[in-house]
Amino acid sequence: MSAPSMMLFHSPASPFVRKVMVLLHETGQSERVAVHSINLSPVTPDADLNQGNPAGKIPALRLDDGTVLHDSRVICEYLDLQHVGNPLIPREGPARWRRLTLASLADAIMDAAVLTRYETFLRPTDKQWDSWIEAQQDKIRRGLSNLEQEHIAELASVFDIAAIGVACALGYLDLRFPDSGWREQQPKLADWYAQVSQRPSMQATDPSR
Ligand SMILES: N[C@@H](CCC(=O)N[C@@H](CS)C(=O)NCC(=O)O)C(=O)O
Repeated sequence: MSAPSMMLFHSPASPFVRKVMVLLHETGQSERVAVHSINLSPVTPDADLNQGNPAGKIPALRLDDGTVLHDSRVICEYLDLQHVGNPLIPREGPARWRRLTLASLADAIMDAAVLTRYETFLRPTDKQWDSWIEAQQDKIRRGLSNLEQEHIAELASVFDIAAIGVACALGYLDLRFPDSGWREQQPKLADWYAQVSQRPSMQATDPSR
């Protein structure tokens, strides 16, 4: 087995990082990437991470020639072009745009959840903005409701970039907002998630383990 040729800036709690890790597992590429764990928040940046990645967000993937790829969408696309199995991002046609749009919805749920976490966990209580938090929660509620009503069959059809994204978004809600009660409102999504959570890629990257 050759040494890893790439380095991933990583934190186990990040749902965006988890997307990349799940894709690596699903495509048999985990050994190609060395994981570099960092503690990061918007107010505690990491100087090494900022090199070649001015936004200073994770995930970022440093290639062996020093090139840095960011963000999770770009990294997933790059890695999906590097293996010989079935693509997890359709290469062309309507399926490509449909699955990427579904993946974008998953990213939007993650964004709203991560921003809510920052607002409620990092920001001093007396400076928190309740209407803004509520607006982020609305985005999550609308996203989950849309998945429940319109996308369960699509999600269940293949564990690709869209399904990975939704699974990582739900995993993050469970991690940071365990009392959100999303399962009661979205029982079909809950059943689907219970199944995909058993996949080795999801088990290996479960941040609560
Ligand atoms: N659109 C980005 C979002 C990445 C993101 O928000 N990552 C968070 C961690 S979950 C982060 O790096 N936060 C630090 C910051 O905002 O400075 C992606 O898909 O990679």
